Amino acid sequence: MKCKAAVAWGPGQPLKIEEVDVQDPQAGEVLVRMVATGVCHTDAFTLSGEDPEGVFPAILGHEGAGVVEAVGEGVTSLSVGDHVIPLYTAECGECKFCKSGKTNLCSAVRETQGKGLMPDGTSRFSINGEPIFHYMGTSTFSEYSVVPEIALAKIHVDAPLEKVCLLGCGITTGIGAVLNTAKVEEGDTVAIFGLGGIGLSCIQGARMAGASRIIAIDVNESKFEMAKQFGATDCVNPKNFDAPIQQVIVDMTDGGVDYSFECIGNVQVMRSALECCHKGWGESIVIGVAGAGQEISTRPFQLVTGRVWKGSAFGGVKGRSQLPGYVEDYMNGKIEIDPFVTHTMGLEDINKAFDLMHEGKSIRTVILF
Ligand code: NAD
Ligand code: AHE
Ligand code: ZN
Repeated sequence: MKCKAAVAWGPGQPLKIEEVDVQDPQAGEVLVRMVATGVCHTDAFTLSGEDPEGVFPAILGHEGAGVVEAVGEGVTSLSVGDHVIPLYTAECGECKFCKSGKTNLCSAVRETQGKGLMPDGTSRFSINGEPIFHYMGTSTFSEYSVVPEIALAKIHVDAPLEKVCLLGCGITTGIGAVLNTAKVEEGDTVAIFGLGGIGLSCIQGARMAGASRIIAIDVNESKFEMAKQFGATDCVNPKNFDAPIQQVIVDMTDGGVDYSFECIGNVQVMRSALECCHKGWGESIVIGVAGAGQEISTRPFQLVTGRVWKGSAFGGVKGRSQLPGYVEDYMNGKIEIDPFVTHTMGLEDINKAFDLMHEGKSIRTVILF
């Protein structure tokens, strides 16, 4: 079949709307008609050329929701008409990772996914016979995408896809990092660096956990109003202080926070986030994605004296078994999504969504197909 998709032809270039050929789903694969997709900073990161796994030309996008249009041979868990969220972290249930009970990472399709290919090592997308790469196994910036069965969460048929698409990455990542990775408890103090879709979702998660103090940090003060609405107790702009931000937070909290979250992808801020944690027990969770060749550093003494550095992918959430519950939590009012959708537009305007993100004017733009 043919459909419209936004193609990333090369690093730093605007996306171009093209008519692409989409091959039928093969064994274990599913054709999804995309209804909506968010635009996450990670899409911009890969488009910038900073992603070591970035390959071009590709169809980006990983925060989508849609409807099953066709299934390939052997697909048993999904049928035509099912509502689904594509997962960049699959859940096969059978690999060493899935069976470990220690992680949401799954190894079943991750290697080919990182090369922009389907599990059989080929692409389902092409233009004039030339293959176009997949992205994160999801390629949601396309009217139709082919996704492995094990990388689709079947969700409640009544969930509004133009909202719950944001559970495909940003909101789940932030809430999950707080509840699953850090395991924040009632009364804990937290600091959240970066108030985009991920940081605001961490705030939401911290409030759900009953954190007593939620310190929200950003260099763009226009983010503070929404941070307060989600439950931030303090908003701090590091530019307003001569002292390093970690010192500012330590002074505000009688020695540091119990948990901190880096939601930017800036390795200097990752260091500040670790060093603003309380001696003896404070834990810092890296969520932001940093560019090729960048490394984090701190004095080992920071760790010797009890601070812990951790990371979180997709909030530690197992997509097939746990994401449907997040969708239902939205439907029954436990998770907020609507305020995150600051802009909506059609696929033809998708480059505007990237501009709004870079200008700090949007939290999430949702593309409606
Ligand atoms: P975003 O661009 O919407 O938000 C980033 C925020 O950081 C902005 O508000 C910006 O003003 C702020 N910021 C930038 N530099 C800063 C600084 N020096 N100090 C304080 N604030 C600063 O991005 P997003 O979509 O929320 O994504 C955030 C990060 O999380 C990105 O790196 C993205 O790639 C990553 N991410 C990771 C996962 C994961 O599973 N680990 C999932 C989704 C996104
Ligand atoms: N490709 C990059 C890493 C990118 C990365 O860390 N991705 C996050 C999700 S970001 C979603 O917005 C993630 O889940 N990583 C775990 C995984 O298996 O990819 C690189 O550095 O090579
Ligand atoms: Zn994302």
